Amino acid sequence: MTATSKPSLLVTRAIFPEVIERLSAHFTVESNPEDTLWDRAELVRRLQGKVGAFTTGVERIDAELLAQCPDLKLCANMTVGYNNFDLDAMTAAGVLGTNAPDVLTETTADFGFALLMATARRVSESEHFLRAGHWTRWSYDMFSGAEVHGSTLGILGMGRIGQAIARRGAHGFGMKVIYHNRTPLSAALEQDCKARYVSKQELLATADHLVLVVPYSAASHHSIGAAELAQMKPTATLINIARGGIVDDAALAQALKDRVIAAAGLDVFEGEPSVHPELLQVPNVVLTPHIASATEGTRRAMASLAVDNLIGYLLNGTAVTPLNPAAIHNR
Ligand code: 8YV
Repeated sequence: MTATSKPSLLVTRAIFPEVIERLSAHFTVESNPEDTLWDRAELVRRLQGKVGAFTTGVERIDAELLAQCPDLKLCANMTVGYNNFDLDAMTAAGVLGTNAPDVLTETTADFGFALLMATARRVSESEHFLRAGHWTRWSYDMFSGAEVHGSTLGILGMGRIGQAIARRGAHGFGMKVIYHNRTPLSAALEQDCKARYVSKQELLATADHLVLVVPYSAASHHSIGAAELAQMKPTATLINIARGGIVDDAALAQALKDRVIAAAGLDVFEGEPSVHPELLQVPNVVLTPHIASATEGTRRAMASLAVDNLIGYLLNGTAVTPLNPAAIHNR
């Protein structure tokens, strides 16, 4: 970089024009308006000479990549999840990671509830039936579903999104809310969410609707598999808006086929955008393509927070939502 030239950034995917405009005021920006999916070698090639990257939560940033990108100082995810970052490797390399929390909490909780309602009340299944021309008469038990109001809502992972779902359930639908988390909430938060802390075992056995909102990690990988599904009520529904890989999708497809549980609603999948072929065959599952945060306002807010992080850190040394502040001392 010469004394007058701007530092260079990479924006890995197509994004709102205002993102490029705001960044271009301060940086030389290489963007991807065609939204080409770059493989890893291409990503590494394009990161050469870049001090920052605007990332979308799927670009794997690990030691092998970092060793090849010595100029990189910051990767700013526009997502709250950051399982694409190997934070230890980033800290060791002096590369800061940032995410985009808070701005998507309520929108994502809305979608969690939408998926819960669609799953419990068999919205997709009955629409397919109608579209296929099978609706010829009313019958007393046609698409009879599970009650939502007054039922027991279970939440695995009680962070910001889990709490927002709990509030909807407790205050809007008169649900009894139980949750399991690494650490229980404060008494004040429990009261606000009208939620009661239980063991994972009690959560599985008691919930009528179980919503997964835990971050993905080695510890949460396949934390819902055949054994856990077998502990749930045969009338229960399972909702995953967290990350693919938390549920063992093969085991879930089998459990849905065998009616071990009644139904599932899934926004995230192991190895997405591929979906386990058996899940595509079973009728009692609602499938959506990872859209829980997808409203225009929220996606703009998520992108804007990533821009704030890039500008804040690379120009002024202060990120808004740093994940590994220790990285700063390793440069
Ligand atoms: C993203 C999400 O849209 O923020 C997250 O962690 O899961 C979603 O809001 C998704 O990660 C895109 O890759």
